[in-house]
Amino acid sequence: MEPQVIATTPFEGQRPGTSGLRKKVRVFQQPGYLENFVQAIFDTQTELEGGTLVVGGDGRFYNRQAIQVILRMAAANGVARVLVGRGGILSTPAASCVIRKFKTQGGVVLSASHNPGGPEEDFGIKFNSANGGPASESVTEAIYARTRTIDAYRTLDCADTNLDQAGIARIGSMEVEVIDPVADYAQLMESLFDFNAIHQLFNSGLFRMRFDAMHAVTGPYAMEILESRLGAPPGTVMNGESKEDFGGGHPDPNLAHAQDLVALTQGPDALDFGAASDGDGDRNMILGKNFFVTPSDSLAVLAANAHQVPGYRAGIRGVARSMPTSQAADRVAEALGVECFETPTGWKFFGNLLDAGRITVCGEESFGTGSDHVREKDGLWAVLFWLNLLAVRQQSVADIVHEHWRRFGRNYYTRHDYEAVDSTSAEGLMEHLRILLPDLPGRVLAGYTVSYADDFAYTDPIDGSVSKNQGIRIGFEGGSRIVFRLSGTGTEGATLRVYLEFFERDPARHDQDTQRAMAPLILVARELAQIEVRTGRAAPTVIT
Ligand code: VG1
Ligand code: CO
Repeated sequence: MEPQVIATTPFEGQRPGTSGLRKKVRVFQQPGYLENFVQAIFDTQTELEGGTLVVGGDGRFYNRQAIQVILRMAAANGVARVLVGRGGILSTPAASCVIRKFKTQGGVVLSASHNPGGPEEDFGIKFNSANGGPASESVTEAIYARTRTIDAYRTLDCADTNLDQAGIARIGSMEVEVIDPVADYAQLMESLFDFNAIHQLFNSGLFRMRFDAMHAVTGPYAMEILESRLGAPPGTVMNGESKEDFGGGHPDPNLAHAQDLVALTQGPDALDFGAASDGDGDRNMILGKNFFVTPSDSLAVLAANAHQVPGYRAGIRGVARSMPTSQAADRVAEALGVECFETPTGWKFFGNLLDAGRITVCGEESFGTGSDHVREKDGLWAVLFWLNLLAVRQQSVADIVHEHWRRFGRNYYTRHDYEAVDSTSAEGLMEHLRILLPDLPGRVLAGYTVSYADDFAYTDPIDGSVSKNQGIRIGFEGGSRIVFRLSGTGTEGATLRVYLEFFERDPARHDQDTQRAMAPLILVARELAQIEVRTGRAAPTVIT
């Protein structure tokens, strides 16, 4: 079978954002759009020729069609072998697991994560490198540069590959192995956590939980791990049937979008534990009885208690958090005497630190936690970690977190998102803040004294690469902070994220309502950035 060389012209705007290229499905459906981006991957990642590639996605609308395109192009570009999840399915952490386990040259992950799916909604594609992690900025920039000059792509004229049956097929001289999407990942989880202890917790009759798969990719993973292997009662996994449009919802595990689950953890008959994951399975939300664990606190609690879990028995080497994530983890690292890193938003910035063995756990405020077991954040991993802790500590979620606050203090935290605002206004708002920065240190705002104000830049401690303009940080004496950044994953206008944090040492003041306790700081942020005047929004779209 001879490869065909098809002439093409560049498309505007194929620069990957925080996590790959995300656009409306309609944009991806334009003839040549997906092909150009995929060819740019093959043109720049030359180790794929003669190598092995992992391909899979979160099962959203257009996943299957895109995979067929990628398989044909992989064959025409000389890839020797592709491992593809059955049904085209691989959660993001499972894709990372498979890339690492089989030492492949990389993978293509198809997902727009927590963004809605369907013909009018979002699709996405990203390249993961041989370490299993999202490609570094230098790689994504090279891919982007190639999309701007591309004039042809290579493909084969052949029938679709049957993705629904495990086994080996061929396209030209390329081998396609359809693999079980769950097995390798489930085995990895079993090697990290005390499945016996969790099994006993489920068997005790004293513990009730639900996992909300939000009709997204984790359905089959959670059924296999929680219900089949760990013996949780049938029905523990809710919304477990994966759907191309996620049942019409936002597969985003937060208080706003997982309301049914949240309701089950509240009131007199509340469950002991609730958890949810997102479209592609890398995010997690953790709930206890009448209790929400902020992702920033979750990272800190996991870091502080890692030694109680088999996979981390030897302790952790270091911790990293994205810049807007609360500083709760920093306090744990300090107490443990290990390094703590502050990185820009996006999992790709953790890769070098993990590869170099400088950190063991890392996380983001956006419901992302993970460790050196893969190179992506991992939703079910976090859920199993919490279950393992609950099983060995025999305490409630709320008790574990309260105990943590008593020891380390509490970092109150909230994020206010203003979605789909006008891009020019959003850029203007950020520019306005940048101009204010030099005058802020020393100023007192609502009783808080500014200790520093900057536009966050990061120098990677391993390879020395520099990433600038990663968000505006305003730090106050005593540890409070306000951070402003624009989202790099949205597909409509701009999304302004305002992150707020304040530190409270006194245990007598650890049970305040977050929004109320943070009201003065919230006001400072709104006024400083002139949010209402510049965006026309009197209130945020989503508060988490
Ligand atoms: C958001 C989150 C960021 C996360 C990214 C990808 O990015 O804030 O922490 O890494 O999504 O997560 P942004 O640029 O929109 O703030 V996922 O689960 O969408 O792959
Ligand atoms: Co995700």
